[in-house]
Amino acid sequence: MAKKAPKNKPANTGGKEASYTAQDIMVLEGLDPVRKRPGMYIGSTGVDGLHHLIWEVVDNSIDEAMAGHADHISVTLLPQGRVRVVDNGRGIPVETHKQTKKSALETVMTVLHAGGKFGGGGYKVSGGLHGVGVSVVNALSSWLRVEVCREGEQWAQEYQRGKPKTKVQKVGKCKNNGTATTFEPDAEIFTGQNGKIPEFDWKRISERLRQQAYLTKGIRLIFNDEREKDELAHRSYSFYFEGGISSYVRYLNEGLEPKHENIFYTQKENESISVEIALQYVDDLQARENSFANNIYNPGGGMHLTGFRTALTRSLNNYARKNNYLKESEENLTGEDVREGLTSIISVKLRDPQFEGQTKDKLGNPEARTAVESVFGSEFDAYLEEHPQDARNILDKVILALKARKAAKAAKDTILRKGALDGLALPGKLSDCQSKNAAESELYIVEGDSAGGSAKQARDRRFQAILPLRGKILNVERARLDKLLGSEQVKTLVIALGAAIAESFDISKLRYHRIIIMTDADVDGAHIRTLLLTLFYRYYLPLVQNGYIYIAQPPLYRVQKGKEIKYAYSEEEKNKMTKDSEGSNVQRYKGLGEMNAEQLWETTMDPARRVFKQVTIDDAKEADKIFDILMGSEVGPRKLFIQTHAKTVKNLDI
Ligand code: 0RA
Repeated sequence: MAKKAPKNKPANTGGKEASYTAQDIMVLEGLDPVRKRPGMYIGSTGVDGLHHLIWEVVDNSIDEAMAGHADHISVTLLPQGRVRVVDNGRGIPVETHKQTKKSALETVMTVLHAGGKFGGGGYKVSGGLHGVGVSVVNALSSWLRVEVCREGEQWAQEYQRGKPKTKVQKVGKCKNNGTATTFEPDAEIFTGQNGKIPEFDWKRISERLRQQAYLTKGIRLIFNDEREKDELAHRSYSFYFEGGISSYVRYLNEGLEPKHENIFYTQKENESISVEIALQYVDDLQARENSFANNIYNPGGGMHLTGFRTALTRSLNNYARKNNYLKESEENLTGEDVREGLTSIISVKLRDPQFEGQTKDKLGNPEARTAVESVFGSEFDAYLEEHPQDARNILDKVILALKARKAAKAAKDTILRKGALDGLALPGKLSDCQSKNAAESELYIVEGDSAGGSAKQARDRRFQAILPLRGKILNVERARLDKLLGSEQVKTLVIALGAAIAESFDISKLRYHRIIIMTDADVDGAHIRTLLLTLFYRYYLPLVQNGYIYIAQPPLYRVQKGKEIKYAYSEEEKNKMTKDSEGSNVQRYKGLGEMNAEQLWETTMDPARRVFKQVTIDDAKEADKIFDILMGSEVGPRKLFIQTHAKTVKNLDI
C-alpha cells in the first residue's frame, strides 16, 4: 500500500498556535496525476482504496478535533454509494488565497497537497499514511459537495471528478461552525471483482471509527448506515470513550479474565512527544500489542514498541529483584515472559512521523523509543509501587510464564531433539500422493473417517493426499507446544506436513504447497476449521503468509432436474436454480460423508471445477479471535457467542 509523507507538517510557529489565513496553504500541483495513478495515493482501486476515501476525509476532521476545535464527527453511508462526513470544527477557510486567487476552500479541494500547512501548532495528527489530502478524494469522486459554516454563513461548492462545477457560494445561514463533505466514489476508478464498484463494508467502517474514538479521548464519532430505503435496515453507532485507550484495553479483554484490577494508564509528554499507554494482563498466553503513531495503526510496531518492551522488561525485573520474586541465583524475566497474556496499547503523537519497512507500517523515529522508554518506565514503576496487589498478581503471572517457558523448553528439547520429527515414518492415517514435488502436491485435511474414505476414493492420487482427522483436535489456546505435540492428531498433521514446527520449522521441507481444510458445513465443521486455522496462525504463520492454506467449499445442495444435475453452494443459488423449474429434486448435503466419491470429486476436489477460498492473514487472525471466545476460560461470552451465532455458524465467514 502506498504511503505518503505526512501532509500535516506543522508550520514553524515557535510553539504558539498559529492564526490561519488562506495564505498559509502551500500550493503544489493539480489533480491529474491522482486520476492517472490512483493506486499511488490510496493504495488500490479495489475495496481497500474505496474505504481509504472515507479514512482520508475523517482523518481531516479528527485533526481538527485533536487541535481542540471539534468534538463531534459523523459518517453516513447514503444511497447511490455516497458518503457524508460532518464535523463541528472551525470550518475550512473560504477567504481568497493570495497565490491561486481562489477561495482557500477551492484550493484545498482541487490542489494536490494543498492541505499541507493546516493545523499549525500541535501534532497535526492523523497525517502520515492517509494524509494525502482531501483533494485526492475529490479527484476520485464522480461528484462531491463540500459545505462550510463559518461566522454564521453557510458556503458550498460542488465538483465533478475534482473539477469545480460551481463557485464557492453562500447558500444560507448557520448557527454553528463546521465542515460537511459528501462524495460519490467514481465508478470509472473503483473496480470490484465483477467490474462493478465495490461496496462499503459497514463493519469495517464502524470498527475503524471505534478505534479512532478510543485513540482520541472525548470525541464522539457517529456512524450511520442509511443505504437501504427501508429505515428498519438502517444502522447507527455512536462511539465515545471517556477512558480513551484504557477503554480500548477493556474492550480487547472482553471475555478474558483480568489478572489484576486496575488497568495501567498514562499520558505524558516527553521532548514534545505525547506518549499514551494502557495495559492489563489477562489469564491467557497470547500477547496483544497494538501500537499507533499519530492515530495510525502500526502492524509492524517500531521504535515506540521497542521502547515500551525494553522498559516493561526492565521495570518488572527490577521490581521482582527488589521484592524477592526472583532469587539472586535465578535468571531474569525475558521479554517473552513479561508479554505473555498482556494486552497493551501504545499510542504516540509526534511531529514528523517516519514510517519504515517494506509495507511502511513501522514507526522509525528513534526519539519515539526514548520518549516511550522514559515515560513508561517511570510511570509503570510508580504504578507497581502504588498498587501492591496488582503488582503481586502481575509478578505471579510473569514468574509463572518464566517457569512454564523453562519447563516447556526442557520438554521440547526432548521432543524436537535434532531430527526427531524427520525420523518418524509418515503416519498410517495419511494416504499420501505419488508426487514428491511439493509445488504440485495437495494435502486435504478431511473431517471424519467416512468423508476421509470418500475423499480417498475420489482423489487423483498422483498429486492429492488425504489426511482424515477425528473430531476436535485439541484446545490449542491453553496448550503449550509440548502438549500440542503430545496430541496424536496434531503430531500426525505435523509429520504429514514434513516441515516440523515452531523454531525447528523449515518451510523448504514442506511436502505440500496446497493444504486444504475440508470440513462439513455445520457447527462442528466450523469449529474444527477454526481450530486448524488457529493452529496455522500461531505455529505456521509462513504457510498462511505464502497462501498455502485453503478452505474447500463443498456444495450445500444437489439439484436434479431430469437428467441434469447442478450443485448449489449457497441458499440463494439453490433458490435461483429451483425458482422456475418446479419439478426439480433437491438434496441437501448435511455433511461431506453424504456425498459419494464421484460427487465429491466433481464438486470439491477436481482442480478444473472446485472452488477454494484461500486463507488470508486476516481470516486466520479472525479465527484466532473467535477461537479465544470458543475456547477461552470464561463461560459467559462463549455461551453468548454460540447463542448469537448458532444459526449462522454454518456459514461462519472465516
Ligand atoms: C485549517 C484552518 C481552519 C480550519 C481547518 C483547517 C479545518 C480543516 C478541516 C478539514 C475537515 N474539517 C476541517 N475543519 C477545519 C480554520 C482556521 C480559523 O478559523 O482560523
